[in-house]
Amino acid sequence: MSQEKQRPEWVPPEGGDEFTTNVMHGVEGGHDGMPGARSMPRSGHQRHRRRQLSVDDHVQGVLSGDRSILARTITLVESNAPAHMEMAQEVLKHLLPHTGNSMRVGITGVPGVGKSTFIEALGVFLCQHEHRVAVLAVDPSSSVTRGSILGDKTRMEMLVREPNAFIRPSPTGGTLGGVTRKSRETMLVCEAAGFDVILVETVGVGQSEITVRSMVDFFLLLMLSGAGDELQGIKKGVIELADALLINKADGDNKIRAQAARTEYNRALHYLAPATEGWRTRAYTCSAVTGEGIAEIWDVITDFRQKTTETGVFQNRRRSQILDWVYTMVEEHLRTRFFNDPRVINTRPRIEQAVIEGTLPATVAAQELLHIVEQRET
Ligand SMILES: Nc1nc2c(ncn2[C@@H]2O[C@H](COP(=O)(O)OP(=O)(O)OP(=O)(O)O)[C@@H](O)[C@H]2O)c(=O)[nH]1
Ligand SMILES: [Mg+2]
Repeated sequence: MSQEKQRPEWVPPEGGDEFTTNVMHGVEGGHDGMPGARSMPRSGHQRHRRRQLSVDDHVQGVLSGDRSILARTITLVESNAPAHMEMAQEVLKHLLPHTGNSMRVGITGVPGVGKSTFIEALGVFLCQHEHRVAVLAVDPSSSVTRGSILGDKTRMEMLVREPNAFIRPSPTGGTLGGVTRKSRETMLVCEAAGFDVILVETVGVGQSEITVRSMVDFFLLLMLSGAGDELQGIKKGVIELADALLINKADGDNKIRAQAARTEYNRALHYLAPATEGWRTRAYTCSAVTGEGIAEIWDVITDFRQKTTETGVFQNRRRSQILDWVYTMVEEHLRTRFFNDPRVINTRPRIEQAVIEGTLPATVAAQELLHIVEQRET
């Protein structure tokens, strides 16, 4: 099975055949870009590694919080092989009733802002307060830069040692669609395993903030102060997705500047529509290194959950997120079918040429292309 070449579930129009190969390399090479995953070398778990797990083994293992099986179930969920995908869906179906009981927090910010350091500080804080924390990453570029995001484990040294924490780097898989599916399903698996806080780190590239916003309850934007123009480095529109702005590195000489930036942002936020109905996005400061402000930002998140649950906004968002997700997958599937259709591939050059030369109206070109696919299907 692992030798077989597979198309990923979504291939960009310009992806070409190579895309298949790239994806398969990821799958063959250990499916998740995480050599030596989090398999705990406990003797009791050793035997599970030798044999194939059944659907029931996966379900029971995850529900009982067996970390080795949890890691293997996530690996299954991340696989692109059809047999694995089928089994993964079966496992997920059984896990579904046990999901949804966590606070899902997305964390974004420019490289170097301190996301990993912050997640470690918050994660350790939460573990000390009886929470169980799963850290996931969404990084569609990680198949290229391989593990840049959470790969540097030394950065989360303390959190890695917490028995109540689980860290999973971004799945490889090339496309944002593939990475997103895997991350969403991994999140569900972690919830079923009893993690009550899910922290999702994203790099600020491409569409990844929007993707992560669409899978979390609370979206946190980490920022820096005093980098010249206050908005420098932050993509336009990202502030509008955030439920809180957190100015990190508010320590030492930087503290006063961070506080000034907070005032400045709070003034600016006044003029923006909040990301979440009935909630006011504000700016805060913290230091991921000293830990100052970590407890406070968790209070903000807790307060958010309570307020939005009371108004029903929390549940509504989750409902619309899951439906949006269904249609996103439908769209991606249709798009793949269209662009991978050999007749579409053959006809495109001729039609594109005619459009460029001005002999064929764009609308007619679109109709002709769609007609090809529709013909095949009936
Ligand atoms: N002084 C100070 N330094 C910090 C703080 N948080 C992070 N740093 C430092 O900033 C640097 C970058 O931190 P990371 O946590 O790796 O940043 P990141 O946002 O995860 O970076 P990427 O993963 O590359 O996007 C490291 O050298 C950290 O030690 C902080 O609160 N105060
Ligand atoms: Mg990082």
